Amino acid sequence: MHKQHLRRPAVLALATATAAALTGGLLTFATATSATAADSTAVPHADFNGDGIGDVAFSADGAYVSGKKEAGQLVVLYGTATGVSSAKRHTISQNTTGSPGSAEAGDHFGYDTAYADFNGDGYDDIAVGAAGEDVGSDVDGGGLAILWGSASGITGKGVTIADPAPSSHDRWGKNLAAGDFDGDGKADLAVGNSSATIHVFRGGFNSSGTALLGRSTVKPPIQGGSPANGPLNLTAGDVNGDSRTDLVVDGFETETDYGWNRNYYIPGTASGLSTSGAKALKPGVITAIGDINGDGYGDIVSGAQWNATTSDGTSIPDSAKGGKVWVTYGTVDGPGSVTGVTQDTGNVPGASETNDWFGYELDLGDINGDNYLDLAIGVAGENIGSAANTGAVTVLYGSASGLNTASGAQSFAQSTAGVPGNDEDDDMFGIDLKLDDVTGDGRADLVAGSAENAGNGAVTYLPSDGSKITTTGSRSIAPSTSGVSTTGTPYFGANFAD
Ligand SMILES: [Ca+2]
Ligand SMILES: [Ca+2]
Ligand SMILES: [Ca+2]
Ligand SMILES: [Ca+2]
Repeated sequence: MHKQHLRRPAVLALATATAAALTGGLLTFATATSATAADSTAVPHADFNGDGIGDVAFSADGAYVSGKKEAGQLVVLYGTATGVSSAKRHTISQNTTGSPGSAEAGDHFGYDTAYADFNGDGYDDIAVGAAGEDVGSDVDGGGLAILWGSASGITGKGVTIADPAPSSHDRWGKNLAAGDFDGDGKADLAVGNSSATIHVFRGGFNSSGTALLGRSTVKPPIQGGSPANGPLNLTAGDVNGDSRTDLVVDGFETETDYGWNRNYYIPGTASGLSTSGAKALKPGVITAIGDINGDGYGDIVSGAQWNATTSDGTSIPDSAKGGKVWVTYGTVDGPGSVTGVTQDTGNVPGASETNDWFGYELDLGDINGDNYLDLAIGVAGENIGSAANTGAVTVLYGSASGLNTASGAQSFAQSTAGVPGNDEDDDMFGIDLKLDDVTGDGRADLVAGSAENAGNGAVTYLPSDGSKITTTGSRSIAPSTSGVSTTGTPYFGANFAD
């Protein structure tokens, strides 16, 4: 999933222009076959090369390719017993052999990404949006491709998924979420664009890019204002435990600075996503879904990273100074009880301060193997010492009673002993996060993106030691060692595939 965020303070205008869409949700299809705690252990992760070890894909959608500004690239890091590094990877652009399209300025290939096994061959594939792609005379019409997994991983070979309604919208492919929305065991793909209508391809794709079981649309009740820019983010997960993936749509009612954010839950049904069961949720522009309390129902976590009041003093509902994370626990009927977490809750590290952006990014995974999913929270605007917006990552652990804010929490910054790098202005450490097992030991490891060095970006790997995230074995992965140019602002690691 790709995340788009509220408009940022001027100092981060660059970072926000494109770093936009990061994603949060975990796919839970193929997991919750029944409402038992055991199912929560099977949180899927991407495995593009089918070796049984989780892989991580992310974009550098602002990267120069062959001199073309912001053409964009996709980076795939393959998991090994010692985690991920730039040594075992593919870096793909539209100029890569076999990849549909060609790299052009402003394409933003990798603007959003989502993975699933779309052709059922056992290798995860990845859907890649190029929201700025011009299609004929249609400026920013948007492009979408599926790149196929294989025993060699993601090599670039893929197919275009044509926009079925190019005259109805622009920015085709700007939001992506994969899941099994009708519960037939086959991967479906939800695709956003500049309108409020989401297109859902069913049953995966053939080698010609045709959806095997057709396509339908769903229109959540968002975008009351003007201009409409489509959803902010789409996140897939099974909230009501019926083995059909549900969708959470993060969107704006009005597209203004601090426009009121509205989120909606749209349940999967035997006939796919259905707005007849849609429910409004607490706000947040980044969402992750997974089972925190081990009851078999996916829980919805959304980051409302903005402050409690606007710059002119207007109070923003359901917000807190420095940001707030809303946790909505799943039930058989969908979204249930709700709790809010800030840096002032329990023993959560840090303290709520203006523009901390607590909840800028989120991901769920089982770090300690207790079958309760744990939550990593990006605090991308955290100031540390004299470093403004240098960023930090908070880790909170799941339990039978939900997200535990009283004990066990961890916090990491680049100044934390053992973490590579240093705290610098605007690093925005935690600009995107993944909690996936990339070592094959059954424990989720932390992979954190930053906007390091004025938007070049970097990815920091911090493994699980079996019971917690540790700095032992950590490493930093740079664009310069990963085939990504540091000309301009590539935003390497600002948007992970979910
Ligand atoms: Ca793998
Ligand atoms: Ca496949
Ligand atoms: Ca469901
Ligand atoms: Ca749950």
